[in-house]
Amino acid sequence: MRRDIAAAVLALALAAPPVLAADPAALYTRHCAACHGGDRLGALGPALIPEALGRMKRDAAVGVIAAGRAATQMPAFADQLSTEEIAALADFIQQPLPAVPSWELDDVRATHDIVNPPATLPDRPVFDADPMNLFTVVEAGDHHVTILDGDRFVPLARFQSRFALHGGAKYSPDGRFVYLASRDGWVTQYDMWSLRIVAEVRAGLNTRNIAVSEDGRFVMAGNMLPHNLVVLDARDLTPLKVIPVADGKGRTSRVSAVYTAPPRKSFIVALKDIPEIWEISTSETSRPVFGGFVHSHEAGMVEAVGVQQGLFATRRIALADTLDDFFFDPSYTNLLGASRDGAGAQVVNLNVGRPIAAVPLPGMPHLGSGIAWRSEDRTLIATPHLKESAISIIDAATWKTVKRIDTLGPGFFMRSHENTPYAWTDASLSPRRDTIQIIDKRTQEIVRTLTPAPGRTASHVEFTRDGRHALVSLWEDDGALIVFDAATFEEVTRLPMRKPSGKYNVWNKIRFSEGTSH
Ligand code: DHE
Repeated sequence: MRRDIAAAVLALALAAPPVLAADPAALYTRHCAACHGGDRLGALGPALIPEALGRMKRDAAVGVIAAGRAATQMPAFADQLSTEEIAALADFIQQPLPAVPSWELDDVRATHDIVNPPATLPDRPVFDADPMNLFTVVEAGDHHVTILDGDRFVPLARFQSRFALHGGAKYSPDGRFVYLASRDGWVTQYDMWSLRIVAEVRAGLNTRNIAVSEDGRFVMAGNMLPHNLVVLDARDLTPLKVIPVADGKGRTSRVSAVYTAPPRKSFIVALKDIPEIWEISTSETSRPVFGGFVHSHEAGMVEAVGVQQGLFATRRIALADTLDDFFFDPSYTNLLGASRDGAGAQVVNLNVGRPIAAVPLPGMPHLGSGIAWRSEDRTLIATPHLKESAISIIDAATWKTVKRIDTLGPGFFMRSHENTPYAWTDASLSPRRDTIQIIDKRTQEIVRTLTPAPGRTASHVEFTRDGRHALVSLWEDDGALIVFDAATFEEVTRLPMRKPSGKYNVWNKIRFSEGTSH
C-alpha cells in the first residue's frame, strides 16, 4: 500500500512540466507538494515550514532531500535534482509562510479519527507489568514510541508515531491513557492497558505542546499556527472548542506553552507575542480572583474583575515582557517565566495576578526543564541554562539565586525524584555532550560525571516510579536507553533505541513528582 503511494507520487512528479533550474516554488510544486501539501502544511508527509522543521538546519535539510529519510517514505532526490536545485529547495522550506493560515474547528473535526472506540477497550491491562511503572519512550530517530516495563526494562509495545513528536508525553490522571503531540499539530491518544491507539486529531498546523486538565476531562493544545488554543475531549479527542489567542485590539499571538495547574483547576498559558499569561478555568464553579482581567469566550465580553466564571473562562494577567518558557513553584501559586531577552526571569503570582519579582538569570534559563525540592525549611528551584555552563538554584521564598553550579556545558534537561538526594543534568548543547552530571541536592555540589558512551550525546533522564533507577538517553540514531542504579551510579542495562529523545514515567508524571517535568 505504502509502495503504491510512493509510486503514484513519483509518477505525478515525472508527469509534471519541467521547471527552470532553481525556481524553488516550482520545484516544490513538482517534487514535494504531493506528499507535503501544496500549502507546505503537510499531508502524507510532514509540514515543511520553519515552525515544523524546528532545529533542523539547512545542511540537514539538504541531506534529507538528497538522500531521503530511512524508515519513511521520503525518497532520495539526488538523481533527479542538481545540487543547486536541492539547495534552493532547502532554502525555500525555511521561509515563513506569507500569512497565518486558518485552521478552524471544522478543519480540526475533519481530521478526527477514532481508531479504537473507548467502549471497545479492555477493562484491565493486557500484560502483567505494573501499569504505574511504565515508561512512554519517544524515539525520534525513526518516529516510533516504545512502551517500556519500568521494573523489568523490557519493551511491551512499539508503534509508529506521527512525524516529529515534541514535548513531554501527558497522561490521564489515572495513568491509563497517554497523549502525544507532534510539531505538525497531531495529537495521538494511546491506551497504556490495551497497547493500542485510541484516537488521533490534527489540533493545529504547528503545535507547541499539550496539557491534560486536572480532572482528566480535557486536553488542551497550544498552537503556534494558527494562533489559538484547541480544547479536546480527553475520552476520544473529540474537538470541543477553539479559543483564539488575541488581545482584543487586533493583535494575535503564538502560544509559548500550556500547562495544567492541578490545585487551581486551570490551564496556564504563556504567549509568545503578547505580554500576558492566561489562566483558563477547567471547572464549572465560579471563583474569586484578585487581579487580572476576566474574559468570557462564551459571551465574548470582558467582565468585571473579581470573579472567574465557569468553564473555560479566561483570566488575563498583564506582564512587562512575553514569556518563552516557565515553571511553577510546588504550590502552583507562583510561576517563574523566562523572559525573551534570555537574561532573567519574572515571577508572577497567580493569586494576585501580577509579577512580584524579577530574578537575574543570565545565559537563557530553560525553566520548562526546572525541578524543585524541599531543603530544610525552604523550597529550592533549579534550572539549567541553554547558553551557559551552569545550573542556577533559586530560593522560592526570596526569589534570590542562592547558588550557581558550574557544569561542563549548557544542557537541556534536569531531573530528580523525591526518593533520591541527587539531581541529574546533561551538557548536550556543548562539546561535552557525552556527559551527564550528578548534583547532590543537599550540598548542591557535583558528585559524579558519567560518560555513558564517549563522543556520543547523552541526555534526558527520567526515574523509575520508586526512584531507584535513572534512565538516560543515548541521543543517537543508533542510540540506547541506559539504565543506571540511582544510588551507586552503576550501569544496570542498555536497550538499543533510535534516538530516544524523551521518556516519561506514568507514576512520576501523574503524581507530579517533584523531580519531573509538568
Ligand atoms: Fe523542546 C519539551 C520548547 C527544541 C526536546 N520543549 C519542551 C517544552 C517546550 C519546549 C515549551 C515543554 C512542552 C511540554 O512538555 O509540555 N524545544 C522548545 C523550544 O523552544 C526549542 C528550543 C526550539 C524548538 O524547536 O521549538 C525546543 N526540544 C527542542 C529540541 O531540539 C529537542 C532537543 C529535540 C526535539 O524533539 O525537537 C527538544 N523538548 C524536548 C523534549 C521535551 C521538550 C524531549 C520534553 C521534556 C520533558 O522531560 O518533559
